[in-house]
Order: sequence, then structure tokens, then C-alpha cells
Amino acid sequence: MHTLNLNQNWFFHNRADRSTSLPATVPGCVHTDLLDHGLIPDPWYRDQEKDIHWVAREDWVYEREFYPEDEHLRHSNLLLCFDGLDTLCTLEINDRDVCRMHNMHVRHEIDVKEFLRPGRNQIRLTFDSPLPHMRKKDAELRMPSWNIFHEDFYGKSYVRKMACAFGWDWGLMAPTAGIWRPVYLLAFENRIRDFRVDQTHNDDGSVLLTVAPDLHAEADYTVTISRNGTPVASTAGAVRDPEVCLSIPAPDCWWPNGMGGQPLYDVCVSLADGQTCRKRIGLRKLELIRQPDTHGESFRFRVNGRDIFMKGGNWIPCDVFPSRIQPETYRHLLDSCARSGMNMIRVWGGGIYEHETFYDLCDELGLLIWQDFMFACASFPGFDPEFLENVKAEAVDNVRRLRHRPCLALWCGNNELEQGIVQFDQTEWTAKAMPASAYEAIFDQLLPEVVAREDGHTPYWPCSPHSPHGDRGQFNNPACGDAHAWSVWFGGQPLEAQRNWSYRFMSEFGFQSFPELRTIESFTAPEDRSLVNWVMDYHQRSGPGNMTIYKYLLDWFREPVDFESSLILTQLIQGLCIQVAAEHARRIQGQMDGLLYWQINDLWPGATWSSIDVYGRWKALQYLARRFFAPVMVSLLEEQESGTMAVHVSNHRPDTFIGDVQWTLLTFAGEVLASGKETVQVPSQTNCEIISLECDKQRRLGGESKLPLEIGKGSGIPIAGDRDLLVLAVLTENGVEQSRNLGAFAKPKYWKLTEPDITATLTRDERGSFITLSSTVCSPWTRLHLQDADAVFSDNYVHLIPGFPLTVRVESCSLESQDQLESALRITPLVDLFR
Ligand code: BMA
Repeated sequence: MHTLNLNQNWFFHNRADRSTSLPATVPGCVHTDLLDHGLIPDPWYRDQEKDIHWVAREDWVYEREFYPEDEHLRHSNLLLCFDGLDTLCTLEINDRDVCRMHNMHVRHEIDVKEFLRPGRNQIRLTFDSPLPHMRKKDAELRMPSWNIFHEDFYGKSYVRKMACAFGWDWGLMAPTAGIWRPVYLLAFENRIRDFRVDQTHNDDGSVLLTVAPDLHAEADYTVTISRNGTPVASTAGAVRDPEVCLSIPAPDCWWPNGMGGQPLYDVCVSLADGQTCRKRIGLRKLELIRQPDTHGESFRFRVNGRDIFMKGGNWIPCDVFPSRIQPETYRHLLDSCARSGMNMIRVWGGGIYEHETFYDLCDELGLLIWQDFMFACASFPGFDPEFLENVKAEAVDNVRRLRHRPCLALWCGNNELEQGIVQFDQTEWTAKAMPASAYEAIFDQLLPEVVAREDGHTPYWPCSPHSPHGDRGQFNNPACGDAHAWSVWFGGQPLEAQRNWSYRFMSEFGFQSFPELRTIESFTAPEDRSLVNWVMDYHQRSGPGNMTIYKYLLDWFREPVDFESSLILTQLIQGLCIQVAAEHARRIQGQMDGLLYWQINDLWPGATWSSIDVYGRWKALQYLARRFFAPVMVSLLEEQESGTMAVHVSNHRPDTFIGDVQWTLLTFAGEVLASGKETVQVPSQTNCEIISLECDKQRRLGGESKLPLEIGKGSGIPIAGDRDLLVLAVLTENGVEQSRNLGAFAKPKYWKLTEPDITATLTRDERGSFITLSSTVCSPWTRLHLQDADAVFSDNYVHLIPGFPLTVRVESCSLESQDQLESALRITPLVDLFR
């Protein structure tokens, strides 16, 4: 078999103007090509996005010549392969029409034997603007949809194209066109198209692998399983055998991050002519356990027989032009997730089925994938046979592409359609919703059938969120299924209300923040750098927007001292919001068995829900996640009225945790009022309440008391417990700190903070650079950052408490020398951020 790479030597032009043909980059898209040639401005900068909208209204032509060799042409099979075409396009070869394509999410293999000739050949792809097609279809029947920011984009559901390219509440509007994944020619007589691997985990611990090749050949084949290059099993299949079985007697099993390793095995199917097809698998059994219990019905992932709490976030495309995403971007983001203790990522349905690199990294890092099919926040024409055919091809292709991966945990039909955009008691289309029949055709029939047939193991879930029992329209059912809880951001409830959650699995909730000043500087001019102005608002796409951020900010913190402090305080309120929810979820593990926050990443710079911005800079949330998703975590839960503080330890390690919790009651000046130590033993995947500290009583023993409340509830006057009392809990194992947390009875805005004297000592050894920090008085959420440079620290927004020094490692840094690091390092205590 020959593979001829055809990614080079492409030219593109506007269909209306043939004379301006310019070199193009493939894989790529028209926007990145226009940017490369300086023909459109950078849409990220200020409000320049509006200056690129015209691009989506034009038709674009991509063409190239190529000279196949005789050894290609003599083969009986010549397939022109496109791994991704965006989206409505016509293929011509040598001026002859070959076919039309209309799905960005599917790979195409086109038989071009009759179209190719010796010598010069020309391939031309004409990409139609999707807008006239959408307009025409939408005029026939309006497709109700959310997140439509421009009337041009009504009808986007008729096109199988990345939905968020039309704009979302965290991103810009830039529907593009082009050859967004590789293109190549395959020339062959025999071919291994693909193969399927199924695993059976036996009671004796062995694993039986069934390998079923999909051959375009009349040939015998061999299957070999190897580990780190060493074969562990091999067998031959005759041409008539649809599948062969191999036994792995002593398998090394694959585990989600934090619960064990991620050993990977290579499966290779080969033909006598030397042709091979390979996949990398992990040996694991994954189940979604939905069984009746005292709370209703569980929603719990079980891997290799062990119930595991899912910790993670939601993933959107990392660029509105996904062809531009680099492997390093995936690596940095996913590595950040794994380092922050995550074990599950939800690939959200308004984006793309991700690149192989993404899933490779998830396999390697132990990040399970909740994979949505690409349907989000809109109705879809489930009555149209042509549309259903198109969706079917997409589903079959993507299920086949991903089904062998150990990271794949769940196929989910769509994002949020059941929360209002489909009416289950309705048979007609309305301006706001689709009828049940059109919905069911896609999400209750077509997709689950494809998953059952083509995958056969991975569970299918129709929608996120979905209630499997009772009224399906009651999408956030606390007794069963998953939930998207937006009661804080959209509902305006206080952060602490999240402690009343009793959902079974939280697949979405979130809070927005601004990115770092350096990121703001990248898209603003100096005069834009204030909280309220046109450019800052232009980069905020959520309805409740900045007003909501500031409302919560001022509920918890004081007025920021300057612009940069405002940015940081928005990150802290965001981090705090997610922390409150995550700690609660871990405390009620067994009732709630997973928590995925909205959202991990960004596709442009601005105010969004992300924990890592579009340049890969960690916001405070990412650091806090590292603490609240840590394998072992101590958390504190205050009871205002009684003045007690409960100390909990949650263990997500594979084994029982044995260690000590040291607790200290102290004033902000650092005066210790009481302290103690408890030895703890916490079984794997459980949470234990260790002790309930009677802080009010302790405090009285040590001095004056203001608890339980300074001022009564309902008086309209701010409620605060003791404003000068902190509880520090430090969890240690053999004397080594594993987790540290703070509790208080008043919000930070009322705390009696004083200016700390912080000592930072920089050291360096063969493991890297370290910063040891100590403080004369209590300094919660102390920020480390570099002036005009970037770094990721092992911890940040740290709680500095007198007598409890802390060492932070510099995990990555854009500066080269230790001297540069030393002079760029800035340490900002919370008290310096607000007035
Ligand atoms: C969720 C998502 C997105 C959206 C986010 C914030 O429910 O599914 O549609 O961006 O809310 O509004």
C-alpha cells in the first residue's frame, strides 16, 4: 500500500475573484490563510472580530496540482482521503465533478480511480458559505436554538459544523471553511481498513481480547499484542476468520489518574505483504453503575471493579480555528488537568470530536473522557432522512475511531437539549422547542444503536443533563442522572447554597473570571484597561456578564485597589465558588459521585468560565483545583450559629490513608488560641468527618468571644461571625504535609487582616527551583507571580500562617536563569489586593 501525502502546495481564492490565488496551509482554514497573508486583522484584538465577519459570507476555493507516480496509478484501488473538510463543499478532479460533502465531523474516503490520469492532475474543493443554505432551510422551518448572537446564524443546526464557531457565551463568531485535517491518497490492492478490539475481563483476572479486522483483502492476517515493544500474545487468522481471540493471563490493568498506572498495550494486525494497522489499548473494565439506593439511583463510574469519584471539567475546542491547535497546547492543558488531580474530562457537544493527540494524551495521563456527540443547545431536524443519514455516518466514523481507547468512558447524545429545547409532551415545532419525535429519532434511536453496534461496551447516555426516571423534562433530578447546576452564576444564589446540593453527578456548573493582566494586555490597548469599557465588554459574551462577577466579588471581598487586583479577585471568587462545591461533593461521596466544572479551557482571551486561559496561563481556579481535587484533602465546614467547625478528610488514593490532622485556632495576627492533632484512617474513595471543633468555646477559653453571631439574621445588617478567628487544618503523612485548608466564620471582606511581612527564600537543586515562604501574620491566598514572565507553580494563592512554612516548586517558567526568576518574582498578599 502507498500513502501519498497531499498536504502541500495548495492555493486558495475567493470564488468571486479567481485572479487572487494565494498559497494556502493545509491542514488549515480560510481565516488562518487570510491572517497569514495579512488580509484580515487579528480577531482577538480589541473589537476587530467584527472586521472578519464578511469571510463567512463568501465561498472559498482550494486547489492544487499533483503528479501521481505510475506505481500509484497501477493499483486497483485509489482513495482520496480527507480527514476533515469544513463543511459544505464540492470536490472536482481535473474539472470533473466527483462528489459533494457536508459534514465537518467525518472522515471521507473517495474512490478516485476513474478520475486520475498519468502526469498532471488537479484537485479543487469549493467551499460554499454555509449561510445561504442555513437561511433557506431555516425559512422552511425555524430551528429553535440558544446562543445565537447574529441573525445570520439562524439555521446553524442544519449544518454539521462546529457549533461554537457561530459564537457562544465564551467565544467569538468566526465560522470558517477549509481543509482542516490532513489529506492523502491511498493506493493499494489489499488493505486493513480498521479493526475492532473487545475485552472480556474474567474472574480469574485474565483478559480475553477479541480482534476483528475489517479487511479490504482476500488475505490471511496475524494479530500481535505487545507491551513496550515486547510481544505478549500473537495469533494467526485465516482469511475466513472474522475475528481471533487472544488471552492475556496476567494483565497489567489501566487505571484512571490517581488510582493506579496507565500501562498501554499495542495491538497490531498485519498482512503477509508487510502491511500493518496498529492501535494502542489499555486493559480495563469500565461500568456506569446505575442501581437503586437510599437516595434514588446511583450514577457512578466503576473501573476494574472499583467505584471511583470523578473529578474534572468541561472541555471546549482550544481554538475557534481548530486546525491551528498544536500538540503542545493539548499537552500543556491535559498535563495541567492531570497534575491538578483530575480523572475525567467532558468533551462538550458544541465543539469537535477531538484530535488523536488529545485522546492519546488522555490514555497516557489516565483522564477518562465523557464524550458528547456534537449536538448542543439547539433543536435538530430529526425528521429529515438526509440529515439522519449524515449524522449516522458521523457517529459510525467517530465511534469506530475512538472505541478502543481506555480513556473513553461514556458516549453522551447531546448537551442540554432536554432542558427546554425539546418538549416531550409536544408533537409540533414551536418557536422555542422541538417535538419529542424529532428528538427521539436521533438521541433515543440512531445514536444508541450506533454505539451498541459499533462499540458494544461503552455506556450511552442520551443527554447531559438527563433524568432517567420520572418526568424527562425535570432535567436536574436530585435522585438520579446527572445535573447542570447553574443556580449560582445564572440563578444568583449565594456560593454556600451549593452545599445543599444532593445531585448524583454534577457534570456542569461554573463561575466566570478574568484572565491575568498579561493576557488582557494581549487584546487591549492601554486605554482599554479598566473594568468597564467597550473592549472589555466586547470580550464578555455571557448575558449576566461582568455585573455578576462583581456582585459576587463584593459579596466576599472588598473593593479592589486597582485594575490588576480586580482581575485577581475575580479569579479568587471563581476559585472559591468551585472549591465550595467540590469540597461538598467530596464530603457527600456515595450520594454524589462526580463533579466536572465548567470549563477548563478557552478559545479566545476574555472573561469566561475557564480555569486556564487561551495562552495556557493558570487562573487561581486551576491552583485551587489542585488542592480540592488532590488525592487526599482536608476540608472544613463551618456552622455559623453554633460556632463549630467540622474537619473532614477525603481519600481518593487507591489505599487507606493513614496520617494526622493538625488543627489550630488562631487570630489573624497569628496568636494561637487552641490546637490539637487527630490521627486519621480513611478508607479509599471515602470521606470521613474527623472532629467537630467547638471554636466558640475554645475561643472563650483563650479570650473574648464574639460568636455565634455579631448581629442577628434577617436584620438587613451584614452577618458575620468572629472576624478575627481562623481555623487552619493541615493533613500530614509521616510528617509530610499532604493538604492544608482554612476555615473562618466571616467572609474575607470582614477579616481583620494586617500587612504581613513575608519571607521568600529561593533555592535550586537538580529537581528545580523552590520558593520557601513564611509570614509574620496570617496571609491567606497569597499570590505568587512573575513580572513580565510566566510560570506554573506547584501551588499558588497559598495560605501563609506563622509557624507553618510552605515550599512551592517552580514547575515551569519562561525565564532561564535563577537570577531572572529572583528579580521577577512578586508576592502579593490578599490584604494588598483590596482596600
Ligand atoms: C453550559 C454549557 C454551555 C455554556 C455554559 C455557560 O450549560 O453547556 O452551553 O457555555 O453553560 O453558559
